[in-house]
Amino acid sequence: MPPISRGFHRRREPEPDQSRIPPGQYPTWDFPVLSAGPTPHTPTDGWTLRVDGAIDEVRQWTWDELLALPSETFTVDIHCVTKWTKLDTTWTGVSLDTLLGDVETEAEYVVAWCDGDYTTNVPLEDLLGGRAWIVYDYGGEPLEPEHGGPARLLVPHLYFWKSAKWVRALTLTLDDQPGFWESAGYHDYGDPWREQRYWGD
Ligand SMILES: Nc1nc2c(c(=O)[nH]1)N[C@H]1C(S)=C(S)[C@@H](COP(=O)(O)O)O[C@H]1N2
Ligand SMILES: [Mo]
Repeated sequence: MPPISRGFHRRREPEPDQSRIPPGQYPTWDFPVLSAGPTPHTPTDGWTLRVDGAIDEVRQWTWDELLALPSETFTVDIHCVTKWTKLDTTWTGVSLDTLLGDVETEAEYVVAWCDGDYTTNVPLEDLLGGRAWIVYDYGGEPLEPEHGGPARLLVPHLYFWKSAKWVRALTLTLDDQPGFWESAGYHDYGDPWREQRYWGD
């Protein structure tokens, strides 16, 4: 008789709080990488973040200037349109309230531009009020290139495609200009709680 196998015990994953999972989403504990093209590896030397468009004066920060701004470390849930939701992700970065605080503008929309030419559009209002950040640190470590390092936009209350990786510029616009996925049939706004995945949702 062979000895009784103890078998393998699967590491138990925490029970998700269902009230935090938007409709049609499922929880995941790993961190999938979703990129429309190759991962750029942009050195922070010479890196800048620019705010331009319909504003009084262009703003620009070098990497060191960005790091010198008041930062926040916060924990949020993220929701990808491909249906995974990741609860309790912890990031460090600078809020858009800090970056756009003294900007005077008539603009109502923003287009985020990235290394690799990805774009996404967000109403300006959605970047304010403590709801959006330029993040450079994930889980206490520098943000990995695959996840948007050196820095990405993070707008966790909208589907994750709005959180532009490798962000380099925010252009303020008077009218709404659909970005990469928004021009390809994805919803212009992308509220996961209203399940706004595609045009017409
Ligand atoms: N620059 C850029 N940002 C991007 C993307 C991209 O392809 N390029 N993909 C978007 C999509 S569809 C998602 S779901 C998330 C994925 O981020 P992750 O790879 O860190 O999970 O990044 C978003 N931001
Ligand atoms: Mo996505």
